[in-house]
Amino acid sequence: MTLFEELKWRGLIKDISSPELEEKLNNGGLTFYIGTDPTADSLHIGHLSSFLISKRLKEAGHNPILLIGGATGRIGDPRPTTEREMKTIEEVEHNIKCLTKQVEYLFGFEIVNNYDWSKDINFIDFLRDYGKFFNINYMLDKDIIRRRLETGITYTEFSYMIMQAMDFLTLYQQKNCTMQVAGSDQWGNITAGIDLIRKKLGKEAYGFTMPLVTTKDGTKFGKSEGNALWLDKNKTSPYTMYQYLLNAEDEKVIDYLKVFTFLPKEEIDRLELEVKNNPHLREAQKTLAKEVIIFLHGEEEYNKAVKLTESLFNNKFDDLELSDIEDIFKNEKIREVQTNKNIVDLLIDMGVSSSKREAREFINGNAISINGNKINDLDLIIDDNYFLHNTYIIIKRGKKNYYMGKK
Ligand code: 383
Repeated sequence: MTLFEELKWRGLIKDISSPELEEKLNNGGLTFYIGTDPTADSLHIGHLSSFLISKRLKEAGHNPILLIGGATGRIGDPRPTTEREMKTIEEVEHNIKCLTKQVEYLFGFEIVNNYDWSKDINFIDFLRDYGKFFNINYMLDKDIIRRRLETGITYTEFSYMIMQAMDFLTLYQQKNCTMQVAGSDQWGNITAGIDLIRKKLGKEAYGFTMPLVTTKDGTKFGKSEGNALWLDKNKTSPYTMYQYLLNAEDEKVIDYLKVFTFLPKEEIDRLELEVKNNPHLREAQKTLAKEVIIFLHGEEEYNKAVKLTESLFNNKFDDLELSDIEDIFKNEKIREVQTNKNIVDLLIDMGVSSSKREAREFINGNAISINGNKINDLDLIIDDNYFLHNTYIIIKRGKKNYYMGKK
C-alpha cells in the first residue's frame, strides 16, 4: 500500500485540496503543519486523531510542525452555533505552556506559536496587506460563517480565518511549509490559506482534512457523560479512558482501530473477523484500549487500568491501593457516611435503597456485598474495619450497581 492508500484505508481523508497531493504524499519530504488553539490546558481525544495523522506522516518521511495558536487562541475560531467566550491572556499563556509540554512528550513535533509573527502587525497594515485579499462574499460563503449568519457573529470571530490564512502564508515563506492537515471542521480555514498563498505569492500550497470520528448514532466520539476525555492523566485517569475505549461499539471499533492505532492492516482485518465471529470476547475493544493507553500513558498505567477493571469485575478490592480506588470512582458520586452504623441504615444513607423495607429485601435476597463480600446479616454493624484504607466503602447491589461511600 502507498501512504495515500493507507490513509484512505484508515478513513483519514475527507477533503483534499488537489489530486496532485496524492503523489506528493507518496513521495515524502513535505513540510506540513497542524494547528491547535490553547483553549484548554490539555488536548482531548477529539484532537488525537489529527495529531496521530501527523505522526503517521512523520513516520512516512514528512516533516511536521505543530502550531500553537497564541494569537488565534486570543480570538477564538468560530463554532457553528454560538460565539465563544474570550479566554483571558493569562489563561491562554498557561494553556500554551501545558500544551507545549504535552505535545513535546507525546509527539515530539517542532512547535511554533503564531503570536510570534502576529503580535506586531498593526491594524492599517493588516487591512492593506491581508484584508485586501479577502472578498467578503468569499468569507460569507464559508460553511461555518454561513451557519452563524442567523445567530450572528462578531467582527472578531469573523476575522479568524484571515489570521489562520496568514499563518499558512508565514510558514510557507519561513519554513517552506506547503501543506496543512486538520479535522474537517478546518476546511474553510485551510482553503483560505491556500488561496491567500496563491494570490500573494502565485504559489501552490496543499491541504487535506480527516472526517470527524463519531459513534454509531453520529455524535462526536470521545465524550464520557458529557465530559471531554483529556489526554492528561490528571484530568482523565487512564482507567476512565480505558473503560471508555473498552466500551466501543462493535459496529465502530474497527474504524477506531484504524484511526487511533498503528496496527497494520493484517492485524486489524483479523480483529474484524473476531468482532464478527466472537463478539463476546471483545478482543478488538481490548486491543484498542491497550494500544491507546500504552501510547498515551505507558505500559505501567495500562497494567494498572487492567488490574482495576479486573477488581471491579471480580468484585475484589482488598489489594487495591487508595489511589486505585479513587481512580475507579473518580467520576462517580461519593457519599459521606458514618462508621458504626447498622447495615440497613447505611444502605439508605448511601442511596442503595429508599426504605428500610427495601434494604432488608436486598440483604435477604443476597443482592448486597460490601467491598466484595456478601452480606446476609440484617443486624450487622459497619465499623471502621469495613472501610478500605480506613476511608472508603464499596457497596455492590445486584450485578452491576456500585455505590461508593467515604468516612
Ligand atoms: C490555529 C491557527 C492555525 C491553524 C490552526 C489553528 C487552530 C484551529 C482549530 N483547531 C481545533 C482546536 O484548536 O480550532 N483553528 O481545538 C482542532 N485541532 C485539531 C483538528 C481538529 C480541530 O486542534 O479538527 C481537531 O483537532 O484540526 O477542531 O494557523
